[in-house]
Amino acid sequence: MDQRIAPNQAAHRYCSPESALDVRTRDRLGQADVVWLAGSAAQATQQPDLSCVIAGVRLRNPFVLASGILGNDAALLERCGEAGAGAVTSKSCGPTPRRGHPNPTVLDWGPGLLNAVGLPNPGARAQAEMLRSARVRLQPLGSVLVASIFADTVANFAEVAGIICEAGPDLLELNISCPNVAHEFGQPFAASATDAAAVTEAVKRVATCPVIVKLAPNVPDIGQIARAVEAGGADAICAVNTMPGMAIDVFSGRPILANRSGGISGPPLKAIAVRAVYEITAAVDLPVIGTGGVTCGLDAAEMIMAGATAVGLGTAVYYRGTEVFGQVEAELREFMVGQGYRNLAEMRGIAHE
Ligand code: RRO
Repeated sequence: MDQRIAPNQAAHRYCSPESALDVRTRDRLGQADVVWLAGSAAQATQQPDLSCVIAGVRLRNPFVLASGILGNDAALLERCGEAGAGAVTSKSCGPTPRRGHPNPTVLDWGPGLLNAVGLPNPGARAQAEMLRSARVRLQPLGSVLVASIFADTVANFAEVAGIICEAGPDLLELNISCPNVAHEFGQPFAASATDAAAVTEAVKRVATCPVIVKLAPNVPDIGQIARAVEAGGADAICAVNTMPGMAIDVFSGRPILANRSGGISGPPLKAIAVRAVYEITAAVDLPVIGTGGVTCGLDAAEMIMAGATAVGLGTAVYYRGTEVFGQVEAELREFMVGQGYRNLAEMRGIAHE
């Protein structure tokens, strides 16, 4: 069986377009209740408001292309805008050009993906050119541009931030959590509250747009890291990056990725990400872009109920194509109509109650 089928089937089961109610609600109710509830809720709430605000920047819908999907190209970012993305995030770029890791860099291991791409990027100056072009293409589409950056030191983070901000992105993402370069750069800044705060503070001194900090899932207390970046001046948090993992070919006895280990994404990451968003939003008041394993509208609702303000889509683009943006928006809208939610704020964080 094509391994990519399984998550798609799961997505369609839970997000059937003809259903005004999710299957779990249907299972709990009798058919007469379902018909009445679907009809009355749909009449009462025809058009829920899916817009949201991240650090003062309004998104037409909560769906954000996660960093590192689809390569690093203005036309590809534009395609996601055309497909309906509320915001798009560029691949993280550093101070100087990098080739990244040798192949194989990405593996579909069945339940999800494993990647160790190794931060390939053209360097900050060339990236700023690409971002200028992306900004011009995205503005008329109503899609927000998030520029993602990384660096090996606090000083270099601030230098890259200065160069990238000249391109005028709407938001700047600090990727302090790449799981695939520890042998070159040491442990990610996201593993230490002190380091995470130091990077945030340094970038905030030079940034000309709001700053999002992207956190790692594999820390003992993600709420503590969130509090540290909030104290450092972060305007928002993206949670989470991929989870370190490994796949071994049992016939050769060798790790499959050239980098040996990689980052797990897709459906296996969702419960980890939902819990991280829940912990972060219990700890700080910052808006959170909940990212990790969201494949359909109900996954997005779950992330928002955990406390997320917006929702990242990464591996979902691999499974469902760029059309996923319009599809998940329709699925979330349908769920909200069925359940009587008029806007995202009515759902946001209700799992904390
Ligand atoms: O390039 C990568 O290997 C990579 C990055 Br920068 C990241 O943040 N997360 C990830 O899973 N892969």
